[in-house]
Amino acid sequence: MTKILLETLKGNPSDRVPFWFMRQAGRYLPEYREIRQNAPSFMDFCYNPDQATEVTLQPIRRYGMDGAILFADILVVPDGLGQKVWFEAGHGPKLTPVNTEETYAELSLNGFHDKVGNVYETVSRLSKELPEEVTLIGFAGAPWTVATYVIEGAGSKDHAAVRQMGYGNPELFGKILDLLVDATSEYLCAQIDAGANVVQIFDSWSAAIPEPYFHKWIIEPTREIVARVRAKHNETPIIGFPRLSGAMLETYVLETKVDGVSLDTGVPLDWARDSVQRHVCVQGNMDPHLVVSGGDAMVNEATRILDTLKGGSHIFNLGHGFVPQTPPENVALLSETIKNFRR
Ligand code: 1CP
Repeated sequence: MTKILLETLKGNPSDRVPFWFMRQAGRYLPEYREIRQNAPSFMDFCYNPDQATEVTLQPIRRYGMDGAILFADILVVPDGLGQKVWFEAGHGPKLTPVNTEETYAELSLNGFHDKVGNVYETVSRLSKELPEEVTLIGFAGAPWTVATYVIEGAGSKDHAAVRQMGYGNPELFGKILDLLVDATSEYLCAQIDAGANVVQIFDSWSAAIPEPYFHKWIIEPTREIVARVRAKHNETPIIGFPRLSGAMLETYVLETKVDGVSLDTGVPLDWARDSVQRHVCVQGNMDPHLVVSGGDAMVNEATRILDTLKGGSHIFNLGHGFVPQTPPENVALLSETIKNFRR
């Protein structure tokens, strides 16, 4: 049986458009909440191959997506480097901030693979347990987005601390990015060795960066990761997701040399079709809040997205992740709409 998502990324699109959804494993599913409840902490959950495998498979059983994304988090990488990472209920991630030479010196690649090894075990189990036609997607955060958490010690609205370090202390900031490039390249290669068919690099916070710095902080680290992963795994497609990067999107695609790009909800599709889709496979880009509303508005928008992008390689997805209040029956209707569409 053919993995149509993988083939689409390799430039061989099929009549039916493949699909998966960001945060397809998550709190909108009662069976996810059930398992999540039994995990001592969110990081333990990510490092538990039984639980992580099970929640990755849950949405596939319900909806038959063409892609299954490994259940883990982008903060596994700083955790593997020795930074303390934890999740507080209602507050999101917390880390001991790395914002001085002294705190930077405490991070190290030594022991990284041992610390995160259970994630590779989850990938390996998934590659055996998933139906043959489902593409297994590994992932990591991009260095810039992970650095926002590493340096701030939490999520933040404007990423003030990380920007100010990038401008004011480029030497320390550069060292942090370089270490994240090293760790992320190895982490993605190990996921591919364990059985991932595709990897995605999430740059969720790449909005509103001045152009010269977009090159330094977003494009260069990503290009380096792509080059290193490709040197070892030439056959494995890489999807980039520079979320909210606006008019920098096409430059990102051309310069990082990703095989596919995820489009956020605001990317105009006629423009995407005429620019980025000429170069690579595009993925996206339904507003996750439309899946909360459901009904005709959701179905019509899905059809518009499918129609606009049907002339080239396209993977249907959201423009960002499902929100917890998404009704599971709307996901079923959306999945059927996509499965019934023909290019
Ligand atoms: O309690 C819970 O269940 C927590 C919710 C949750 C989930 C389901 C978190 C905490 N992480 C995850 C899993 C996850 N995270 C996946 C795999 C599952 C899937 O997509 O089906 C992936 C790919 C991620 C990646 C991730 N984590 C990103 C990049 C994608 C994005 O959403 O922009 C980011 C920014 C994170 C950080 C993070 N992890 C969790 C939260 C609440 C956050 C965001 C915090 C913030 O707003 O800064």
